[in-house]
Amino acid sequence: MTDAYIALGSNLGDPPTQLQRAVDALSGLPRTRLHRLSGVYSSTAVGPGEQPDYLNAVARIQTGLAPLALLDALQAIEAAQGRERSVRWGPRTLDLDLLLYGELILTEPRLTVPHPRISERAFVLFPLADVAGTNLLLPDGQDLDKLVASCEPGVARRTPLALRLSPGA
Ligand code: ROI
Repeated sequence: MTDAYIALGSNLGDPPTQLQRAVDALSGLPRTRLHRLSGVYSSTAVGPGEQPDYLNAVARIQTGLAPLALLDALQAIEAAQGRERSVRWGPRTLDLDLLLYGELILTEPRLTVPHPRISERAFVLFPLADVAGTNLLLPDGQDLDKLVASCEPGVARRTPLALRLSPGA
């Protein structure tokens, strides 16, 4: 089993519901145990154009799925929740990104791990720090706590929302 971190994001179609449905779907993946969930953070959309604010969270799982099988499963969950891939960086009901998969470093046409933009995105760093525990070194050697500390205050705001681990997870 490998420890992996999944980023969840939504800014359409009732984001709190989208995130909870995604958590429930992650809990149901084969050979996978969802064992920690971050807080839920609100942030202004990063990217071109005007779009609603996002809610973001990170789930920490242990999985026996291979990286590409896990990616297929994440894309199937996005599709089931109505994700359309027409606009790059456009608004979305659900975005699931594989951030880290154990110590793996992988560059393939469909999948780059670690996710190449972790260190520049406060909306990923804050929830990742919630579930990673202390002293997580990103595979490129950057220190997560230092990256979080260097974020502009208020860019990712913790909300009172809480995602629920499904019973039996
Ligand atoms: N911006 C925020 N704040 N949160 C996201 O999850 C997010 N996801 C994206 C883009 C469009 C880059 N911007 C985002 O894919």
